[in-house]
Amino acid sequence: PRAEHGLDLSSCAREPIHTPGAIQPYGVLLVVDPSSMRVVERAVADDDLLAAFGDPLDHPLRDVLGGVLSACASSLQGDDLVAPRYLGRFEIDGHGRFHGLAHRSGGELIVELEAMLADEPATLEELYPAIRDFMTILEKAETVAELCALGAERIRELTGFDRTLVYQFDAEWNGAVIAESRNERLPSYLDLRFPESDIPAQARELYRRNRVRLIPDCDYQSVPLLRSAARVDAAPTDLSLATLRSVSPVHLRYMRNMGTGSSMSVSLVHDGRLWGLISCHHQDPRRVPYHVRTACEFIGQILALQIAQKERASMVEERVSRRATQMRLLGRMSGDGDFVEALKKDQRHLLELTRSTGAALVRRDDCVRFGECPSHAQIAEIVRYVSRLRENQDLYATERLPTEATEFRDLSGVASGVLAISISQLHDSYLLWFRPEVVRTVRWGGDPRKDHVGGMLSPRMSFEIWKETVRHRSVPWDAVDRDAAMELRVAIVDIVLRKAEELAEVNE
Ligand code: BLA
Repeated sequence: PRAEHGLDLSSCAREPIHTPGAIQPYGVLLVVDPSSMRVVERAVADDDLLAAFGDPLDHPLRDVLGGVLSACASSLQGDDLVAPRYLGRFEIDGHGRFHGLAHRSGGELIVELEAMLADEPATLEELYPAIRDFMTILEKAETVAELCALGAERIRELTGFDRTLVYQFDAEWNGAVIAESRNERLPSYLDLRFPESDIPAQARELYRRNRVRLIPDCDYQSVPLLRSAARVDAAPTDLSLATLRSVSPVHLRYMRNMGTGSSMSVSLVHDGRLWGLISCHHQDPRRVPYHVRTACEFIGQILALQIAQKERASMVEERVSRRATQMRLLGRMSGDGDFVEALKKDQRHLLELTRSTGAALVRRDDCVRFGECPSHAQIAEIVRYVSRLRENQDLYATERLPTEATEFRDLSGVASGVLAISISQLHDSYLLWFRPEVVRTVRWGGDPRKDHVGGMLSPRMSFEIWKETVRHRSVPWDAVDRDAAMELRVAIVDIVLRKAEELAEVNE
């Protein structure tokens, strides 16, 4: 239903957020040509800095801003700097202290000076105990949800945000809030869902590469990048890995609509995939110091690793349990002369194998049913449907048969979900499993169908809970279900059917 509100949300994904041509105002960004080591682009928020030291544009990096970077300028020249490197702390006379960062972007070098806060931790070592403890604490968590709750809590302790939450993507890149830590200043989003377009594809790709972003004030005045005359026609500079990158105006509006003055998010990446985000909000502007962000990045990495491990462990456990079911079933089938008789005697394991409530074995005109099933005629219809759709695939699965094809509208109660495996190359012979409808209430963080103003490219205005009742769907078939079905198929096709066909030949 989310996709049916008539807006072209796919255009969200076309905004080039990595080349905004501007920065957020909490520092200085210099683009340096590595061959001449001269500044070819700059964004300086503080006019006093420009007044005091002159415009850095076209000057050698070592000379600009009172020569603050002179000591490290030469060391940056030959370096590949694919990942941003921390250069240390720098003091500009009368203008405060800064963290220095440098990385390569295309052919250029990007040097950033981030203004330090008065009371920020001097070193990352100061934060080490919080990171170390976190590893110990995590050992007690038994589930992914518990891990995430501990992660949200620790990030809130470190940063002082009003609300920190763990946001998990699903297969369609919608997301759900699965853990939260907060005070009373911002509402709870726990258990709410948000559509794919809230964090569009290019943003997700960027967040996979650049693991932390900070928006200290959603009402900030962006500072444009100015470039030297020789570069006016060059492609816009890629700020993907820049800390100060100015963010999408659509997202800034989203934050205002949400009632959050500042945000930070930390990517949870495993196996190269963006699994989720730790998303943090404050009602007012709030700037998290550099070292604290680095600590949060570590926490995010530790959390992602632990999540991956838990997910793998429960997958292995589930596979082992299915394997045991399968062994029982195969034992019966090979012991019994007729495998159909064997399946009849062992219905329970046949259904358990794919966590189903019904199954049917269809060979040409013969149909044997197990458990809760559609009628013979309905099964025949499903077989025709599956044969048409499966396109030579041995397995076909759907969790929403009644909405996929209207002729199956009335089957929700027994066969919202169908998993079918073809067991003959020659005939329409199938083993099918069925799952009933499971009616779910999904709580979305706002109803986008009526909230987008005038079809414009804009975030929704309200985040009031909007309930959607999802019908005609079963629990989806996962990889373990599919693999279990395919393994049984191998057994039936390779062992039992061959034997049966041999027997048939002898009898003819
Ligand atoms: C970015 N959207 C984001 C980010 C988050 C969300 C976390 C990362 C930036 C940040 O840390 O603030 C969304 N935040 C959420 C969600 C929750 C949350 C879902 O806390 C749930 C609890 N957004 C829209 C629409 C568009 C859009 C309609 O709603 C597109 C037209 C775009 N969101 C959008 C863009 C970015 C973004 C472009 C990238 C911002 C950037 O990094 O420049």
